[in-house]
Amino acid sequence: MKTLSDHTIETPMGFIPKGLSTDEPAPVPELPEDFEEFDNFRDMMLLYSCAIREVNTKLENLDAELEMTGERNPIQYITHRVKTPASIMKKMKRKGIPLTFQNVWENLNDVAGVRVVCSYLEDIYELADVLLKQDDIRLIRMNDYIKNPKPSGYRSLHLVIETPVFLSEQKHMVRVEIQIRTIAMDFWASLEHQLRYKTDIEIPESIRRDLNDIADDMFSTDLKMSQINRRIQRISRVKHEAQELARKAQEAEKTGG
Ligand code: 0O2
Repeated sequence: MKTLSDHTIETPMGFIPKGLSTDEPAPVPELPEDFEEFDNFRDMMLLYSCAIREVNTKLENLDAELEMTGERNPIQYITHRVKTPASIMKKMKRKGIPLTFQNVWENLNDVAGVRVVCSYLEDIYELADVLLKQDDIRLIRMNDYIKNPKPSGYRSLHLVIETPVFLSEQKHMVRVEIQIRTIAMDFWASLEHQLRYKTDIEIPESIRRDLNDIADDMFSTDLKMSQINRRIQRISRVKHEAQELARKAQEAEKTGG
């Protein structure tokens, strides 16, 4: 699996491309020290950061297994982030919920975020399926913005899950939002997000329509790439079956059978 650990460019939505490995925890964002609930918040952020590591390890293991059994890596790369305090405050304000650590814990699903970029459309569902079969993962919510794209054209499969985090004293069930998408979907979402956040103007309707059209084009490219992938897999299977038959025929000839 490729990672982006050598890159430090900041990506849209605050995701810092970083190859996740179990020895590289998600950074715990800094909080102002005069904040009343500083200790609670700091502990909570640690839990989110640990949860990201747990999810990442699961994904890396699945990718390795699927590579071995299916001779391919469904995952191109994984990025992650713990929402910054500023972004948490903004979202709580938008939702009209007072900013307490308890409220954040109960109301925000995406403080811990993992984004998985897959090669093909079918990889998205295969990966989600095998991940959700794990008995310590609890699915809280699934939004399929691939089958039902957002009005902007945004496509991704969103899973909000709970995963256990074991600390010295206690086990905590921690929520993580996992966004799974193809390279094409990620390309679109990253640039669209950048375009929206870079400017303080209201994006005109004509540009929205163009962006939407591009999202549709990207999706039809995804469909075509999937088709090509399936065709190649079929040809490869037929070739291997023919080779196997030829080998068996040769063996039978040698043994006179
Ligand atoms: P960021 O910076 O990614 O953290 P929720 O309150 O979270 O349960 P919400 O916010 O409606 O409900 O969740 P939704 O719509 O399922 O997922 C929101 C996230 O999806 C966004 O995060 C984006 O990462 C992504 N997203 C959704 N729509 C779009 C879109 O039109 N364009 C792009 N580029 N990304 C989108 P946040 O919270 O915006 O921020």
